[in-house]
Amino acid sequence: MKASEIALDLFATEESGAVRQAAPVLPNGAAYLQGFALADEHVLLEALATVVSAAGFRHMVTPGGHVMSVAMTNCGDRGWFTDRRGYRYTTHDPDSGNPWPAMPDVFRTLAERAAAASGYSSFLPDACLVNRYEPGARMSLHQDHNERDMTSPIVSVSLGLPATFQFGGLARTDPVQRVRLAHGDVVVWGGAARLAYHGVLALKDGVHAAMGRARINLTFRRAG
Ligand code: MD3
Ligand code: FE
Repeated sequence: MKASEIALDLFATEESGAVRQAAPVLPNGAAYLQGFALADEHVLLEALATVVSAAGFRHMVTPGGHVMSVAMTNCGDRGWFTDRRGYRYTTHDPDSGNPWPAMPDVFRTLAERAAAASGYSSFLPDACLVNRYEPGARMSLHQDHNERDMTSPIVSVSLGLPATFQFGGLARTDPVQRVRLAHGDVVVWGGAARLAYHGVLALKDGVHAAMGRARINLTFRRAG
């Protein structure tokens, strides 16, 4: 048996009723770290509560006038924001006028460790976008190109209900593949994967033991 077959065999075993997916196929430059955030679960959730109490989730409006189904907030020196005037990074929360809350150490450390484990040794995130999906919320296929530094990866941490993430290539019409992202999973998107089209299918209803009826995704970027 080849090592790759053994790995697939291991992933196919059932654990507490849930079938873990085989190691997903990701584009070059991307790395999937299953359960990487689980060891920090409780401190992460405490830190998240602190961030959200300083800058609450809100449904932002796209330049085209659509209210996003995903609710968002940010922490760090910069935060991603959209309204009728456009997509951009800001140092302050435009809704309150306050600086975005500081990026908690446990967030930063997790993102840096995940990047280093994936071959990106000097990732210095200055922005963390926090996305909250409730049942039915989705994110349509898009590229992330508002960051100044395209050589840094994006680190994504999934918490709560599982979601189906889809990613394609550098053109919107390229074929897409699907990956299921579950509580504690971390994905690092760098290199050629950094500008891949990606999105999230409508969240299926459910209740997660730690997060309730929601999925939270933290995306760490170097924006400035
Ligand atoms: C692949 N968020 O906030 S995170 C976003 O699950 C966003 O909330 C999704 O796409 C979410 O922009 C996906 C994973 C992710 C983030 C950025 C990427 C994957 C990416 C940039 C390039 C390629
Ligand atoms: Fe994105």
